[in-house]
Amino acid sequence: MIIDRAEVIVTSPDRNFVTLRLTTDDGLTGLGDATLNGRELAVVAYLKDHVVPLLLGRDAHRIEDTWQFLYRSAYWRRGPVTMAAVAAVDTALWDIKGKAAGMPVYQLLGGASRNGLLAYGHASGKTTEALFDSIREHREQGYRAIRVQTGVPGLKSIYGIASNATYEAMNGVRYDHEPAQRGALPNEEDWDTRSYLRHVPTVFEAVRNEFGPELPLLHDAHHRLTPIQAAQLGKSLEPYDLFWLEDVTPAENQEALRLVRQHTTTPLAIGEIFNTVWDYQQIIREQLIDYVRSAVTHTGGISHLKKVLDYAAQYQIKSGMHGPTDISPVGMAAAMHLGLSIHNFGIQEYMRHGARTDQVFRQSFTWADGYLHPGDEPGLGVEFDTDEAGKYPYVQAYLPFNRLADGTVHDW
Ligand code: KDG
Ligand code: MG
Repeated sequence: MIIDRAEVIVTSPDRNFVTLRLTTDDGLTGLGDATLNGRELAVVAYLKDHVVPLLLGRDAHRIEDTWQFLYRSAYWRRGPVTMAAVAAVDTALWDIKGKAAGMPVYQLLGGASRNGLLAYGHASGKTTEALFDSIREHREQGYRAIRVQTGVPGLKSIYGIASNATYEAMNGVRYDHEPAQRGALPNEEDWDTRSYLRHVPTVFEAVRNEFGPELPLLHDAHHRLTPIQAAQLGKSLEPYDLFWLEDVTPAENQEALRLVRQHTTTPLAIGEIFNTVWDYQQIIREQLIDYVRSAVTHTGGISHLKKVLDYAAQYQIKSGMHGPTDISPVGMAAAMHLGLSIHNFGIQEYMRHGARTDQVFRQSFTWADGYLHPGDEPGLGVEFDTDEAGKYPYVQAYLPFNRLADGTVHDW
């Protein structure tokens, strides 16, 4: 089983995706997701110029050896571009191994540890009424756990709220989280921490009053707070019993979470922008978090994220893999196979992709009664339609950024 073809394909059906397709000499194909929102072409160049030439002629069965070779032989380790490229190769090789074995990938990872994956969706609204409608819609779609994001009085736009531009671009399909805007420059948004900290607890109080105590609720602070502000938020949300509070502080400083932890029992999730086990070393060992947010796509693939999650399991820390629309259907399938197999699965983020995306990536996962299942097709269970993909060339798109009232750039 020798890798004799490696293609890097960029397509933009509803948004940009980067896909690696490996083909072996005996005709098996494997897919990997290499999408890095807003920096897609950097991963394309890394793969095309520096990885593809090294893959041709290698034994497709040697997943771990290939991972170590790509990681160590580059000398320049870690980082989102490198780790997304390595992830795509790793995921594609698992797909091939599954097809060679005639088994879904989760069987190769030890088999199913549960019947399905509890998933959460994104409800949002500029106002409380709009938010309530969005929560109701999500419950009608079957979601049993819901992330809640709202507008903040005085702020024009805010992370997590469906924008009108995206709504129109999606032909009226609601996209609750698609912040990357097509265009030559990133959009500027505004931010005020004090207004946010005052407003958020009132929203959760209203949601609990309306929907009762049982519904698992999540919230994402998107790296915007200092440690003491994060501690304050965690404390003020304690009465509303969150499933988790996500990314309270910027991810670079692992120690920040010590201070947050000292002050609040609200469960904490972090790591969607982490890319190796070393980013988690301290926060797992010191039990400063409850959920690992990394995606297969950005964390070196199935092989490496499994190592992170096995390490986390020793401390009763669970998975909460990143699953916004910028994780392609291939990356989502990989997450589902991994999530189904590990013991310490917690919850899976799940947003529906657009209809055009579903045409490009034919998927075999199921969604029923609030649970995902990757299906039982050999490999990952995703087929890539090259002709469909060819209809949608890359479109420049960037994530927004924040400025404070005085013009200072702030974390987005
Ligand atoms: O590309 C950035 C998005 O993936 C990110 O903003 C989504 O925070 C996010 C989430 O929790 O899904
Ligand atoms: Mg997040």
